[in-house]
This record gives sequence, C-alpha cells and structure tokens, in this order.
Amino acid sequence: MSKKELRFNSKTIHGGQSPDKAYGAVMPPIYQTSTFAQSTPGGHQGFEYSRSANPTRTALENSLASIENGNYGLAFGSGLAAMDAVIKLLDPGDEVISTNDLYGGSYRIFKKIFEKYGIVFHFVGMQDVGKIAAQINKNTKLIWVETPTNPMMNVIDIKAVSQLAKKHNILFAVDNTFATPYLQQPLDMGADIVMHSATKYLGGHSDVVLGALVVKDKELADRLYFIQNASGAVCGPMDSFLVLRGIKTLHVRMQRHCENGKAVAEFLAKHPKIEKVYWPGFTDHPNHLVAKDQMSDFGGMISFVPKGADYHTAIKIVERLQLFTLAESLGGVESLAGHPASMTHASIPKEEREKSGVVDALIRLSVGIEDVEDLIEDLRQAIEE
Ligand code: P1T
Repeated sequence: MSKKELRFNSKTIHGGQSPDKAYGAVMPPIYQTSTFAQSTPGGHQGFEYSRSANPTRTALENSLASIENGNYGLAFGSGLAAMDAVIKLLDPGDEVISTNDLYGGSYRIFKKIFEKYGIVFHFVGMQDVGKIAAQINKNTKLIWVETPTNPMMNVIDIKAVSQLAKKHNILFAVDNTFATPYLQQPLDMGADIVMHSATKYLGGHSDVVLGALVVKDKELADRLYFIQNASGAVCGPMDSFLVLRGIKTLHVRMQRHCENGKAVAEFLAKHPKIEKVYWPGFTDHPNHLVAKDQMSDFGGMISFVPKGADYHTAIKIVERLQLFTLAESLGGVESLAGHPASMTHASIPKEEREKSGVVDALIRLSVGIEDVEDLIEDLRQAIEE
C-alpha cells in the first residue's frame, strides 16, 4: 500500500517516513551535526550543510507534507519564522488582506516588521467573505486567514475564500494552528499554503518552539525553500525530532482535546457567573455551519467572559486556577489558561483588539487531555470562590 493512500491516523505515524538508512532505526536519529563529509566537492549523500537540509528535519518536513495532504513541507525555528518566509515572497507595494482577529505576534510581524518594507496590510473581519472582496485591488497578492481565530474562535469559510483568491489570482495562506490537519485540511479546500505554529498541537507537549509550511505546488515550494535557506530561520535536529514524535500521537490527543473541549464549553455556557463563551461547536456560534462543514470536530480552544465583563473578576479567576496553568501558548497535553489582553495579544493596540472582541475580561483556555471532571472542578472553584 502506497503511503500516499494512507488514511489520516496512519499518516501521522508513517506518512513520508522510512527506517533510517544507516541501521534501520525506526525513529530517525537526531542528526546533531552542522555539516556532512564530501568525498569530492559535491560528492555527498544528499546533505551538505544543516541550514540547507538536515536528515532529521527532512523526516519532519516529509511528515508535515503528508498529514496536510501537501507535496512539500518546510520546517522553521518558530511559527513566526514560517510566516516571515511567506511574507518574503512579496515585494514592496504588494498588499495583504488578513483576519482582524489573529494571534498578536502575527499582527506584530505584519505591522511592525514588514510594513516598513512597503508591504501594505488590511485587517478585516473575514467571517463575512464579502468584506475580503471589498478590499481587493490590483496590488493584492496574499490573503492570510487564521481559522478558528486566536482568541475569538471566529470561523472563516476556507472554500469561499479560496474561490475568491483564485478568481483574482491571489496567493491564499491558512494558519491551521488551532484546528490542525486532524480537524481540517486547508490545501484540500483550495488554500495554496498551510502554516503552523508546531509549538502547539503538532508538538503537543509544550517542550519545543517550531514552525511549518506545507504547499502542493513545486514552483511555490522552490521559492519558499530558497527563502528558508537564504534567510536561515530553520529549526534544529532535536526540535525536529520532538515535533515528529508529537505528530505520531496527534490524532489520539486531538480526539481527547475535542471531547474535553466540548464538556468544558458546555459547563461554562450553563454557568450563571459566565456571560459569554466562544466555541465553534455551539449551534448559535455565528459560523457554526461553516465550522461543521469544514472541520470534523470543534477542538479544545475556548474563550469566555465572566458575568459583568469585569477585568478584575477575570484576573481573579485565572489566579485561582490550580490545574489549568496560567501561561502563554496552547495545544499541549496540559490545560492552560491565558489572559489575551495582557499576554498573547498585548501587542495589538487596545482599540484594535476590542473591535474584534478581545476585551480586558476575556479568558482563553487551551483544554488539555486530563480527566475532564478534574478540569471542570478546577474551573468551578475558580469561578465560584
Ligand atoms: O510562537 P510561534 O511558534 O512563533 O507561533 C506563532 C503563532 C502563529 N499563529 C498562531 C495561531 C499562534 O497561536 C501562534 C502562537 N501563539 C501563542 C504563543 C499563543 O499563546 O497564542
């Protein structure tokens, strides 16, 4: 059976993998080397220098391509380094349309790094695809979508955006960090580039920072490989190994994240001291039907606002949590809580952030894979104390 034909759960374990050539090691060795011996100039076994390529990184890149149904995978030192490579495809004067509700660091790299090189960014609420269409002009070269969004859990219709992008010949990238390919596969819905902060669910154990891109098209892959090598924001072999190991259990972890996420979201929604819960699995979520169509389940990320939308109440809740750790990041086996306004989204100006709902009382949860009764008890004591 060809590895291309495997189903998703098998791909997480076997996709793009083969036993190591030296001794048949089932997991690729951590090739902790910067360089490779050559018998004569150019006489090497496919690897010359680890910025350009390293066998452990290549094993990870092949796995990434497989699980996202792409042809080419590229791994970077962080999710933001992967985004940096995508924006370097553009020229001064080019314009990008991006989600207005996205990870604060993504907003920051667009506005604070690339705007000064003459690239223009427009941030729009993409739940209504018409708003994207209204921003397109002859300079629009890239549409950047994050779905579900961080932290408001808005859902954007990938197929509809893809049709729009194709009509206008615009490159279309999807940040698939929150959903992961377990829940949605953007390349199959017409995206040109899938991006990941593999620091999150792909790594899955909060022990590594790494970024990824996956594409189908060879010409686009070659341009990105050129940038990866020329700019050099690559990940090391140890980190590549950790993410490769994480991917092998992605499907079982995600199944539990989804089950626990649903139970926690429903607990919060029924609680009298909670005002609003953002989770795409609710039938009254504005784009629930799109989520149902493009995702196979709804994930373990939830945001909520306590009754009265009071900043101090929110801070008290996150301080009282005992099993949920107050920390940046998400997607690990352990449950985390965050306060976006002061943590992950502090780099977005208050007026901008509040327009998309990131108010000072918002709390974000990354629901882990502990016993869900323990998670609910922890939330109950933090909310009711
Ligand atoms: O942290 P890094 O691996 O560089 O990835 C950046 C990034 C990109 N896209 C999304 C959707 C993200 O959530 C992130 C990182 N986010 C956090 C650290 C966080 O706590 O939200």
